[in-house]
Amino acid sequence: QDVEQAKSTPGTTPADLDTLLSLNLAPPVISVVDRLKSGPKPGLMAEIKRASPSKGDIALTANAASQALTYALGGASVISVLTEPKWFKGSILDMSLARRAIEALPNRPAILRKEFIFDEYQIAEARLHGADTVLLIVAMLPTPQLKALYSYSIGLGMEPLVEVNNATEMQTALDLGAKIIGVNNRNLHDFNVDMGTTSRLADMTAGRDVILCALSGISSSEDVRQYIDQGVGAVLVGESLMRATDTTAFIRE
Ligand code: IGP
Repeated sequence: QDVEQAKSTPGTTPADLDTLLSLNLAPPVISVVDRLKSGPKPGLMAEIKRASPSKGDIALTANAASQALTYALGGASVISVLTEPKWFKGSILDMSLARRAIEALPNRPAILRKEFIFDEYQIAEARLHGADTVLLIVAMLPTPQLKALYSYSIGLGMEPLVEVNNATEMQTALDLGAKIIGVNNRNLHDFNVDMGTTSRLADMTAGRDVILCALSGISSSEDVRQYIDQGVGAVLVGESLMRATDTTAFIRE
């Protein structure tokens, strides 16, 4: 609904966004694949998350700019920013602020727009506001639509993070040619977290040119260590980082 509204607002119609993109008015894009491949292993995808439907308010008044800077200086390869307003209390402004805060750093982290994406419009909007990539959730997209959104994102220089939750979805992501596949340990229907979800699907990516990412529920160095042994290339952490009193120390540990 918000997307439909935006699409019909003068200045932000799809044609307007196309014009801005074709005039190269979007901030420069960096490759998330390169960032993850050249950075520390496993890569850290640190998330800016004010609230969530399963946990309620987490860090409502967090400052997106300073949070992003803390993550970047702590060594994150990717900064994920929830832009969804209703359940996660995020905004596209949070994402642009995060980007601007880290812009000048050498080897800056890549910026990920974390959103329920179902329309090319949201991908164009993400790129124009400084995203280096976007999230695509297999469970919410019919395969033809998933393919179209995937290609559109690639066309803008952004290799998407493709999220899966079971073997069927993993196969869809592999067939798509996705290079960054995230297994969500949290079931989006009942919010249950099962850390073994990533472990069980890890074999399917073995020997392929895929960066396997573990998403959700990660709260300790022990969790991370287990995943490394299973071939996990990156971990995405939100809540624990937002709640940490000393974020830098927490990342180091
Ligand atoms: C982060 P956690 O448990 O570290 O806060 O989880 C992340 O995995 C979660 O925010 C997430 C998400 C999503 C949010 C994963 N997939 C899809 C919104 C939409």
